[in-house]
Amino acid sequence: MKKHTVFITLAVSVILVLGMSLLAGAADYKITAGIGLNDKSAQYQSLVFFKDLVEKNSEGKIEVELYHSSQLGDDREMMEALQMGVQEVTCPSTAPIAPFVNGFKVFDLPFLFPTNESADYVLDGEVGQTLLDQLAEIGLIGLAYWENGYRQLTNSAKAVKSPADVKGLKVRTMENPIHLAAWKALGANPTPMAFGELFSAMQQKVVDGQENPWGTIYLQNFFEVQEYTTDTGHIYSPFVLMISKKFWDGLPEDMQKVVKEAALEARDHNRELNRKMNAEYLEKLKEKMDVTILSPEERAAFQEAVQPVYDQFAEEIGQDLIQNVQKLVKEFQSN
Ligand code: KDG
Repeated sequence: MKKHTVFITLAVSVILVLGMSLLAGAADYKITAGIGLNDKSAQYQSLVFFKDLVEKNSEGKIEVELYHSSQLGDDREMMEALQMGVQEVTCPSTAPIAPFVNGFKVFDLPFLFPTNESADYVLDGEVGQTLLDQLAEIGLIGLAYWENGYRQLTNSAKAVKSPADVKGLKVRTMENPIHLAAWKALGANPTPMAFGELFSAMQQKVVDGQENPWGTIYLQNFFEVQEYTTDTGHIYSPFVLMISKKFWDGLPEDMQKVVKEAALEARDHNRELNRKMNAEYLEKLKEKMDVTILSPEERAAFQEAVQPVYDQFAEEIGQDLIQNVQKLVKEFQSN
């Protein structure tokens, strides 16, 4: 073949290959990510932030596709999909992770973290990392702790100011034994349920109430079916951004680095945004619901009523782990 014919043949092949890969989508890897909250939530907006970082820093080698509102399933189902390798990323609250990795139960103890920052200190330190590492044993890689936030009670029956007001209320909880026990200790009638079923359960009065952070209460339109809310702040709820181990093990090291760094950068963005949104949505909720703000003494009555849960679960969670977290919280608060 003449030189220029070889050159033309080569050039045509390159154009064909390039064209085909463009048509097929240029990415080498695809991450499908799903969450339970809707697309207005800080969680979803942080996933968009994560997606943009991953796609940019992988130079298009990784494509990220996002799903919200439990379109891919609830927290537990999505974790199982990650284990099987049929979905790559999800971001559940730690409460539904606890049946998979026992130590996460420590974060379900009520009134454990007095401030957001004390939670950051524990989660981003050795205790938090040790728990994330344990996820690998069940086919999940914990990338970072994001934030759901302090949970607040809503209900359709009455204004709640004291544990006595909770008596007999049918309250939806996440699927977690400590949450159930805490609401039982308060005299409620708790029912565990997936997040995706919650709105219609409240609408149809299957449950009287639920508990979630202000942003969720507002953005999921819970105020349409719930008249009363109280700033119980009974639990700080972390999220874990996680990825399927099957997928992770197939990623080259440089791409793993891109994903991990994006997860951490998006964590900082998520916490800032979430805190801002929770504060703003409390103000907006005051126009839509009957909001009870507890005095420190009134909140202490709730704390006292749920205290037996610490002893009840001490052995199951591990007394050492509980004490270690409490020590770290004290250490942080006194600095
Ligand atoms: O996307 C997260 C949700 O699926 C869920 O974890 C939200 O706090 C939540 C709840 O009450 O189920």
